[in-house]
Amino acid sequence: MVALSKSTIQQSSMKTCKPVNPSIFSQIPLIDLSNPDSKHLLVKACQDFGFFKVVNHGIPLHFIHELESEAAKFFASPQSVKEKAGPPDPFGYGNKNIGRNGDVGWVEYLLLDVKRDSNYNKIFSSSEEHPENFQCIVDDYVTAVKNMACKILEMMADELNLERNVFSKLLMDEQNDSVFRVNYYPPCPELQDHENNGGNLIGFGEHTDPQIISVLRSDNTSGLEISLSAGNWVSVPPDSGSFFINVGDSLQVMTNGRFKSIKHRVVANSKKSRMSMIYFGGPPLNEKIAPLPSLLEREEEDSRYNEFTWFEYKNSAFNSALSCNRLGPFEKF
Ligand code: GA4
Repeated sequence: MVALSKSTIQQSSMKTCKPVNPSIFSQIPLIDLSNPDSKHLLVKACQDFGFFKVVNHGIPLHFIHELESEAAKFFASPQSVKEKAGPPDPFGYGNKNIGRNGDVGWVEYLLLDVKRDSNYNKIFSSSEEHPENFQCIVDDYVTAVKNMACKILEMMADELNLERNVFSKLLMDEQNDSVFRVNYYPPCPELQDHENNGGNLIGFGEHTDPQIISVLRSDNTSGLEISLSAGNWVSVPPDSGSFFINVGDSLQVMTNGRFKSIKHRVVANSKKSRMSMIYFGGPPLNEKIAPLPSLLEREEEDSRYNEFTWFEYKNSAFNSALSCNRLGPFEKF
């Protein structure tokens, strides 16, 4: 990304946010995946926040580091090289523009389709990089993270006394519609003056994730914030050795609102870059998403959402602005 003149922040319609120093979220639920007793804490975390941190995850560190270093090489390459892998439609390299509805952020990214048999040769067709190698590295990482996501979903189902694979089968389905993104937030030196003037620059604006579950791993730069209640943003201390999980809108619906799909955002940093990689576990396009009948019957609850297919929801999500309340139109009361 090219160095900014002082006025660039204002000129490029980047959004800012307050407060400058949000409080640190020190009580992030911590789930030890090697401990089977953590099922209870896991469900509690999904109900209280829809967000938690996972340790003892068993993902080989070399998968993480290889991907991180390949991605760092890509983002460090000349702008002209990166742009050959974009613009995203919806997959590929993106710079500042997020989605198709005018959202902008201080971020560069690679958005990749990680369905079975997908390949990135098209995205990288005009670049000198070796897509096959990058493809293998992404595949290894995504496979490992997806297995972990399924293990987590099975622990949740178990604790809720549901069929063990009721959630995980959606990610394991050959037709699953999962995506993977690497976000690179360049440092923004001009921000220092701006911060002093009462605001932080938005790297990735507030939103909820539409899918079932998201698995995030970032380097040790801070920036991720979650919203505990309307307007109450807290900063999540980074931890490159752990994963952060958040419940997506579709899982909120399947659990009839028990689990929360939390709003989150990323603020830019004036001195340090930040890189994160996120796996979004999505169901097959034709999958019907609705509160699980077994849960409703057992608890004698009314369904809080109208049923939709993932195709319908995804379509409406991708045609909405980032901060939009996407579940609103599907809520019954
Ligand atoms: C948020 C979660 C994922 O990053 C994503 C995003 C997608 C995109 O970047 O194209 C969206 C956003 C995300 C939700 C609303 C729409 C679509 C940008 C946007 C404005 C890949 C996804 O699945 O939904």
